Amino acid sequence: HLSGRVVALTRNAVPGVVFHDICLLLGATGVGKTLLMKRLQNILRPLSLHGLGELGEPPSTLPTVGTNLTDLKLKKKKMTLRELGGCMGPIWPSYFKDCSSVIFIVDSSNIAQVSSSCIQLLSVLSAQPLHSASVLILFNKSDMPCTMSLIEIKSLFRMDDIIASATQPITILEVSARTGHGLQEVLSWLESILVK
Ligand SMILES: Nc1nc2c(ncn2[C@@H]2O[C@H](COP(=O)(O)OP(=O)(O)OP(=O)(O)O)[C@@H](O)[C@H]2O)c(=O)[nH]1
Ligand SMILES: [Mg+2]
Repeated sequence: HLSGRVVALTRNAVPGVVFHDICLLLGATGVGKTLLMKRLQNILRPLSLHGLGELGEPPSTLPTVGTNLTDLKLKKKKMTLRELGGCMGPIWPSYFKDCSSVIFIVDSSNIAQVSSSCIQLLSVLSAQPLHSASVLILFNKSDMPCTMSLIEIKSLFRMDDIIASATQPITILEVSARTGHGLQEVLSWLESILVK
């Protein structure tokens, strides 16, 4: 939290300098936020030997207690991803005012978590500071054998109703932070919101 304040203060202290955007990474615990951040950073690393098809074994992650910041360089601009740990759900709203976009992640292999994720998503979308944020919803873990299809999970979420009543532009992607499936589209989405 302190580092967020420092960024905010520094931002105001240097007139004429364009600072980067902050994208919040939200979702229940264990959905794959930290792994996604590590994967995106890896793909963008200069001189990376990893093609998108061969990311290698996923690096290990621990549950995030607090927040986790990662800078991505996209089209020569900087975008900061700020993961808020799933266990911090009750205080997510205190971070809403400093960001321009949100990535909300769902674990589509975890049927027991669907209803609570849906309620969390609705409260994120109805939060006043986020009313015009760009929103990307990721259905993650598409590699798992027990994963629900996009059609199934969208209907469980009643996604058509959510999109129709939301004030934000919403994009939906099916991804796997483990295999890298769909991650190029995530980067394209991040680039598309930068140029706005
Ligand atoms: N099979 C599979 N496993 C995944 C995928 N994404 C993440 N995982 C695994 O899920 C577990 C939790 O991932 P994390 O990235 O730590 O989850 P998180 O959302 O950051 O969780 P919190 O920090 O507790 O909020 C790890 O063991 C990951 O390797 C995926 O796409 N497929
Ligand atoms: Mg985490």
